[in-house]
Amino acid sequence: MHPPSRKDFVSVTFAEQGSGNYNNGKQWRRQSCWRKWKQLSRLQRSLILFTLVLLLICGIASYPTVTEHLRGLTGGDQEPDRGGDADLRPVIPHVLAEPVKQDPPPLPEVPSQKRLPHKRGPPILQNRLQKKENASNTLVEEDKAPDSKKEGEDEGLISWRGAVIDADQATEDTKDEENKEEQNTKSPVVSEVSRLEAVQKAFRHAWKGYKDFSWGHDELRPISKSYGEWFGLGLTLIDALDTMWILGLKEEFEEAKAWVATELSFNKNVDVNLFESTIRILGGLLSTYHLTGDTLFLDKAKDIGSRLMPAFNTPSKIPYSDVNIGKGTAHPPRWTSDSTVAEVTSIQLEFRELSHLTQDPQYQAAVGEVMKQVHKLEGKLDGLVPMFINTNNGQFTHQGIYTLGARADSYYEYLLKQWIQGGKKENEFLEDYLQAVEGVKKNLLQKSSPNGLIFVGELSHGQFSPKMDHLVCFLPGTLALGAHNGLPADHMDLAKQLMETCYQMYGQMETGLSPEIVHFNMHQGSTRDVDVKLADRHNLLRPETVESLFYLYRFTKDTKYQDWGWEILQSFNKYTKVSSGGYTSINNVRDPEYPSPRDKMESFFLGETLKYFYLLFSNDTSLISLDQYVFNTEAHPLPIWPATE
Ligand code: DMJ
Repeated sequence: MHPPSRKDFVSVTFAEQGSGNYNNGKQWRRQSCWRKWKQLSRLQRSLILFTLVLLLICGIASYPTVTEHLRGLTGGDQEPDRGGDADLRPVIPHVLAEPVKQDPPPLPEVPSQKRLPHKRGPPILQNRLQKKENASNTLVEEDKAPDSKKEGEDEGLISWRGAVIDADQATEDTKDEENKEEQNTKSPVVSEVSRLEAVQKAFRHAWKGYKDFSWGHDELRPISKSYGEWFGLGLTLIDALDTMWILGLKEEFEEAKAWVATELSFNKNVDVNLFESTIRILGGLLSTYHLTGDTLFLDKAKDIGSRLMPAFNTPSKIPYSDVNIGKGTAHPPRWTSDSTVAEVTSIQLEFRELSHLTQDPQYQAAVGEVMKQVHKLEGKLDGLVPMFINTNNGQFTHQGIYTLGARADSYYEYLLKQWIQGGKKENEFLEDYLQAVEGVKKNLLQKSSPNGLIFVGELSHGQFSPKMDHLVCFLPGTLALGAHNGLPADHMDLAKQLMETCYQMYGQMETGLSPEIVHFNMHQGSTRDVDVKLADRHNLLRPETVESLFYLYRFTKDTKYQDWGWEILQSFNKYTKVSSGGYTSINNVRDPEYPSPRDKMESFFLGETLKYFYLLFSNDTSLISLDQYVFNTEAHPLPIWPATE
């Protein structure tokens, strides 16, 4: 007799099972199960076990809290802001020491027909959020060091675990101020003075981090308490000069000025980006000169301005993107001979002002030539420009894509602002600007569902995409500035609608902070207006929404814009403030428990974001009057030229 094959064995087993020899007793059932299990072949057992494990894994993975958390942990799939930045690696979390509050901040007034339900995300997200808050509170209670708990509770300070401020280290963080801030958070009506003080305090905190860990370097890396170098020119310090002046931070201004006087040298063998160094360094030095009258800053502005001029030595006179300010050579990026349209058309305010101050026409002539060529170019769609322009032939390239976001944004801003700077006489700028606004209305404006938010999407070869960069949020402010200068009143109507949308890009996120990019829902039956892709969930401390809130408040005096800004400032304080000093960009605005710091404070946080907060909260319209100054795209105010010139 041959031994039973596996098949035989199985069939015997099942025959027994179905034999009707059935007993209801529990013990018998257990024994019977066990016997059946033992009777299975090794392969069958393995298969069953494997299936069970698989089911268990699927069950865990589909449990929302867990997946959300995993996403937070992996959140390193962000879009780089600048190519090749080493510090774009996801940062291992420094857990927030302050428990996430149960109550969201009070909802500001929204025009009645557009008032949105006060929720951050659909109910499912709110439930998850609730769970996470509970979890986070428990975690903080159990997990955090006793002193960090005290810090969070007593001082209301947000700190990344492991980077807690010692009481004697903190700058100006007196008990009084902390109490005041706590009251402010709770009270719906907050005085102008306390809001201005809150911005000063935020600036001092950011400055402390910069001073302690990155003095004289480009950017603070607040989590690792170190610095990042881009051009090696003290970028944050220069970008922040006029902010300190405007905020009345004399001591900080003086120490920065001393560094400019003694340490800053542009005679360096270093490649800089023409656009970035123009708007941040040249713009920053020129505005500081105007505000202070100190010729130190004008001399430095002349020095960097003249060192940037080799960028214009191209076959087409459309400048290269990069200049070596030590060698006096310029070149395009390694992989192309194209420049970005926004970059070559958003350096004009600064170079024109440099000519104005020095009586040397070469600067204005160089940037004027770029505008003249772009004005005449074919390839625009109703005044909208493509994103790239070739430095050899001066033609647009990669045609067919139109956006008000990255690579095109400040082209539109500088059309209007050059017209204003020059005393509203240069009609080509005005024509191009007006045409572009009509182009936006015709091609890029759409309404979201369910709440009908008006947004600016993108067009790619005739195909509309409901994608909007946070960068586009400069537009409400620019439209309002145009209307203030006599352009059609419907520009102001559109500005108000877009302002609401930009505010919702913050309000609808769990942290109250906007992501870098959103996608609006347009189909009927959507449950929420805004979707955010995993790769777009980062926040770099950008200024555009606060900038627009400032313009809208200045021109309308509607205090809801100040209230919206106040909410945003508190969210920055809650999720991006690093207790040892500085603020950090974060990876995930959708996870309040785990925003995942990126370990970088961009110079524009001090140069722009905090400056616009201060100007927004100030009721003094003569503080950088918009009838006397025009802000460059890095928030550096430059004078409007007298009409008689
Ligand atoms: C700044 O450098 C400027 O505002 C620029 O126009 C856009 N990008 C950053 C801020 O987001």
